[in-house]
Amino acid sequence: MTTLKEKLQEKIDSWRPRTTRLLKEYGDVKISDVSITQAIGGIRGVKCLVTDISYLDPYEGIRFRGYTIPEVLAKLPKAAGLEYPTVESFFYLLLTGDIPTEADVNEITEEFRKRSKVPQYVFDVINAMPMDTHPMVMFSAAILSMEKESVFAREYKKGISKMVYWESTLEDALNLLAKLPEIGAYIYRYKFKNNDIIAPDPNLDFGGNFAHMMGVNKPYDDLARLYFILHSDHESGNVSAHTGHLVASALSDVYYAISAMIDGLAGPLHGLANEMVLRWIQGVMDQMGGKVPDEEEMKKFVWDTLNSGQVIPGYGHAVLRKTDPRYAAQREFCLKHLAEDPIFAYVDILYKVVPDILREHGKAKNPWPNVDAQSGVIQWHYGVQEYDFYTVLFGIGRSLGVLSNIIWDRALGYPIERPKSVTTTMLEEMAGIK
Ligand code: CMX
Repeated sequence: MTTLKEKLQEKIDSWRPRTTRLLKEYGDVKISDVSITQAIGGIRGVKCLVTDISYLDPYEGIRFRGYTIPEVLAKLPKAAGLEYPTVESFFYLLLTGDIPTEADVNEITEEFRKRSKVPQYVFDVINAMPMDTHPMVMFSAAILSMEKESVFAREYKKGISKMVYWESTLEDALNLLAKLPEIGAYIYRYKFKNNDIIAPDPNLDFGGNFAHMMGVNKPYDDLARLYFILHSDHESGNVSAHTGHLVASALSDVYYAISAMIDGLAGPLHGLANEMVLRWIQGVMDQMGGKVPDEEEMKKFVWDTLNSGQVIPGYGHAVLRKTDPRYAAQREFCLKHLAEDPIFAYVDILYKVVPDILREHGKAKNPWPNVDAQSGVIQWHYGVQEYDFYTVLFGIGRSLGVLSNIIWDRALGYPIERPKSVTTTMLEEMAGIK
């Protein structure tokens, strides 16, 4: 790992003085004010986190290390015959900010390969759970069970300097990431395919090996690469990224942090929305007897859901104010590979009717689809129809971004996170009510 580590050391050395200077000379510069609405309302819009891995503009959508999704997909190297870049090349970009050379990609690929063996006890932990356990619980527990492998925790006990925390964290991150495709695919095959497990193929890349272990044919490998890239990071304030950062800020190692990140992702307002979308569409399909509804019929289903006090899953966003470019990238994939699929027809009609309805409904600040509106539909098309599983895919992807963030948090010496609370009475006093 010499080259990657040296490269990171170089980047970290040049970044540290920037953070130090901002703190020492400009620490009092205000970047946000906090209103009562924001304090009660989930801290929306309060600028109080720093990350250089990705940035989310409300109208443009996500940029990874300064690159939009189409730029990432165009610029990163692809293996011969593949439509999408490898996860390995993308992880290099997230970590270093640079587009990797072929040698850089080979190095990460080799690192993952060396570290990919999943200990038997992880499978034993999964097998010990009742079969009706949610896949996200299995995934979170499997990750947490490996905590005893943490190099950072071991080194920390020895009493290492804060300046080198990032090095053992990088070791942990690579060790963990390398195992996630096999753990994810194992959960799928164990729970949904009669425990008919497919052994990994060490000659395949991250996405290719995942598709192979899932037992799904091409182009599912390219879809896996696209998925993991699209779901990797969405700056630091969303529940999963923030949870990972928060837990790691206590210097809990990445096994604790990523397991907690998975737990946050499992909420229906966050990553579980991809499962909820499919559940919702299936409900409509059942009522329609399998027929694709026309726009008027679909409008009725959408209104019925809203009038019963439920949200339309896959629509709305806390930051975005336009169609999520992660949705757009998946739509492009659909138009190329599954334009004729009846469930895609559902998604397409929803895209036509939901934004206007949400505007008329008048509550959601963003009536446009988010990343989850379409992701399950593509899985369904390729035979992965057990929608409980979909958020695990999100979790594998999200780990790429959160782990990159945690490595940099450690490198830049970010402290333990500790915002301040006030009481309702204090708010009333500040508002001049009392
Ligand atoms: N359907 C119906 N109502 C919606 C809505 C939707 N898709 N999106 C927002 N609203 C409602 C909210 O529930 C809220 O209602 P109340 O005032 O009664 O509480 C109101 O509109 C204002 O919400 P907002 O400020 O626009 O949105 P938030 O920042 O509070 O929440 C989100 C954002 C994503 C949780 C919300 O849009 C939602 O629940 N969407 C559906 C679930 C979903 O798709 N989640 C996945 C998001 C992407 C991800 O993280 O994976």
